[in-house]
Amino acid sequence: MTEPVNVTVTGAAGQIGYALLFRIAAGEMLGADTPVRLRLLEIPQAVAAAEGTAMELDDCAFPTLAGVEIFDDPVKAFDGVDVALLVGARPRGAGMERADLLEANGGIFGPQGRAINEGAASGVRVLVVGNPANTNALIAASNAPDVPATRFTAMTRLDHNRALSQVAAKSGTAVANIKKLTIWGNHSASQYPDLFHAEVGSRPGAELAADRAWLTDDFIPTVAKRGAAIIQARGASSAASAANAAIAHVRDWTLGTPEGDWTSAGLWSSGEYGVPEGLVSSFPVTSDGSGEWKIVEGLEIDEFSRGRIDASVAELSEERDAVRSLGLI
Ligand code: NAX
Repeated sequence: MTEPVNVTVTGAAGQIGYALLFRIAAGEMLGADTPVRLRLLEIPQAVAAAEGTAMELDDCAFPTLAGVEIFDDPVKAFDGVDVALLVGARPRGAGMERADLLEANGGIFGPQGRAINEGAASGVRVLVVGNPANTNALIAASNAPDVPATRFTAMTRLDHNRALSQVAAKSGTAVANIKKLTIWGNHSASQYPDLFHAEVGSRPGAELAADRAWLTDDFIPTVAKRGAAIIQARGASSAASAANAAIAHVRDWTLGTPEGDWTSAGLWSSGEYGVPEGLVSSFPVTSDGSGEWKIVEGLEIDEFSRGRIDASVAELSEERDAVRSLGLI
């Protein structure tokens, strides 16, 4: 039997954790033939709730689940980790300034980055879901100097999926026949969902994008503000769709993206598409199943897209400057 893969999930007692863990345990993330050992990291106050979730995981009797352990210490939780899903984060509280938010998250993602640096398996892959996801990934990567920075990624797959579903609704094309959409920049309201290189059934995405009123007043803001719309409707933020996106991100990263398509992920920039080196920004990406993301290169970026990408990347630069001045990176 294959040796189990160690998967650490932080924020395991939260709502995304609850939607995520059962699917990982069922083999949906790494494949039905790959056993997983789940390691749940929570803050001490939420350990009891995580224990309840662990009891339910046991009660599912998943053949692919090789064990569940619960921790409140990141050093122990990340010891030997192969796949780390960093979901737990500090939400913005009432009256909290942006600098306070970044500082509070630095207090989480700095130590977690150091624990990954110290104890993770050499092939570790990290997905940051907790917001602000891109900058939290930057903080974690910067605190893990011995792990290649490209192993730290931020989740924009939910934005990508939201864009797919909006295009499907607008065009009457099945989601399965829409390819090569891209989310650029930050996982925030400044993100840019790019249709210009997409294939919508047999039509080029640029044809849909030619309807500039729909593009700028409907499509882009609907995708970018979908999270807020869900909070308003549901009274709670996206959880099942976020968990689904996290699973898809790790699955594609490890097992490969489909031929003739790409997806979106927040990756450490080496300067591609004019994104300053060392920012974690969303790009069009593929994976060939060898466990490395590759940024799709050579796409032509017109003036409209350039302006949108630059605006989102400027926000990422500001966040980086803020965490730098706080001494977090
Ligand atoms: P919840 O508040 O339900 O759960 C968060 C959990 O994290 C709590 O159980 C808390 O105890 C735990 N936690 C806090 N600090 C921790 C630490 N230092 N170590 C371990 N655990 C810790 O939030 P949930 O709805 O699950 O969302 C989690 C995060 O995902 C939030 O930051 C949220 O903003 C972010 N999201 C990111 C998305 C993305 O696309 N990148 C979309 C969905 C979601 O909004």
